[in-house]
Amino acid sequence: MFDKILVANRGEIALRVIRACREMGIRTLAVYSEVDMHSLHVQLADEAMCIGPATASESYLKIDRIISAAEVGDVDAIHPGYGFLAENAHFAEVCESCNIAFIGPTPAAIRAMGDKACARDAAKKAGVPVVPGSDGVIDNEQEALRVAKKLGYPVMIKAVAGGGGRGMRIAHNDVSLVKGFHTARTEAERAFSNPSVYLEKVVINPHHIEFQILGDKHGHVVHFGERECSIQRRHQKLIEECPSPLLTPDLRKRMGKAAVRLAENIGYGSAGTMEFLVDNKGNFYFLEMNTRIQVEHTVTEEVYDVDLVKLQIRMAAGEKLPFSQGDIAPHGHAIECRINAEDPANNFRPCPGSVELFHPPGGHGVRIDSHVYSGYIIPSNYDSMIGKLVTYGHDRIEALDRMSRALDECLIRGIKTTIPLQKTILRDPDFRRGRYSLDFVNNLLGIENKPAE
Ligand code: MV4
Repeated sequence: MFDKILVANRGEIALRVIRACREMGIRTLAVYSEVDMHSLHVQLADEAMCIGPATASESYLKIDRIISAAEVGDVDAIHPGYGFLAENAHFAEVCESCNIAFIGPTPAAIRAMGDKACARDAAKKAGVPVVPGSDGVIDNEQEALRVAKKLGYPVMIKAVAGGGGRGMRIAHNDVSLVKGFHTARTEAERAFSNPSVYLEKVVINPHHIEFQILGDKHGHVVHFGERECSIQRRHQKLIEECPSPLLTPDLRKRMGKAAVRLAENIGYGSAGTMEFLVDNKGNFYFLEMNTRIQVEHTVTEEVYDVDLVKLQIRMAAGEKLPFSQGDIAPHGHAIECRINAEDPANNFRPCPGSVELFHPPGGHGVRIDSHVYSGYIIPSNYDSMIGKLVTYGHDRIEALDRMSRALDECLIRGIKTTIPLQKTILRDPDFRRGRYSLDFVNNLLGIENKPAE
């Protein structure tokens, strides 16, 4: 096992990794930007090194500075968390060439799944259903028109280097397709230095459901069921739950098998997530794969009673999976609210600044993963998530009631947060019945739903 790990991240996920390491007897080295000097991850790690100014491109994204810190601190491994360098294949390669273990998949796996057309192709080869669409990338407008005619409108134009909703466009007819094809390519070139796009038929009013998988470096893969992630606004998730109210045990089994087959096919040896669209007839389609630990891994941990970060570290150290699929079963229900420093009444405007009071809820079945404390100043340089509130219950209703109670108990003064909106969602009768899809939040806010924005 590793003796010392550098945590190449900040905020709650840095704490999450430091906590796992501490319990495993692994020493930790935190890195931080100048504005994060007083952060909890700096205080709770065994050691800390400043790696540059607040701007992420000058600190948390600066590969040479992170590698220098790793060399000076003499660590065996780097945990990238999520965001920043977590899905940067070049960074994983640099770690390898410096003899530092990257706690994640191989550079080849990151690269293959980072190309969304390539991921789609891998899914097809593994016999995993994908949304009807183009075979690989579309090179010119004639080809786009031909494929769209075959699929039928509306179609989605997606950047191969996109993902998470970035670089997507919808077309309802030949005219908007030709226009969208060119603007999507121009935008993708600017955003990702890669203009390639592919086409998919639009799935109407789907659920976004993702499967947690875990592979070792010896060819074994298991899954830990799904997370329902349909409560989102502009691709920012607000609430996630495990299990999904939509899935039957049979559908869970079939989707889980598909996710595992795809991971095995690409030789995946770490924690990862397979994203699917699911319609209410029970059809499911692979969308893309995330080759990192995700924000919402916590709900899976509660329901499957596992520590995914510890397991991810053990897999990176070369251990074999300590269980097989038959040993893994869900128990109860978990919900997560992402608490963001944003004003939901003001178009979700970020609200950085001083947190005058932070009193997190507690009690049975309540988990808080947060780096905030009373007196903490939220910098404006990073994302606005200030914590995750997770509740567990024997069933969905208990988890929901516990979440409402915990949100009421949560006192945050000095900044606006998403909590009022989350309280409203929890009171919604359709949400309580578990009847909701990707359109839910827009409908609640009275925003018109374009088939896929
Ligand atoms: C889609 C879709 C409908 N049909 N593809 C958005 C994020 C990216 N992962 C893919 N996304 C979508 N792809 C087809 N063919 C609807 C979405 C989508 C969505 C997906 C996941 C989570 C939130 C979403 C919000 C709007 C649209």
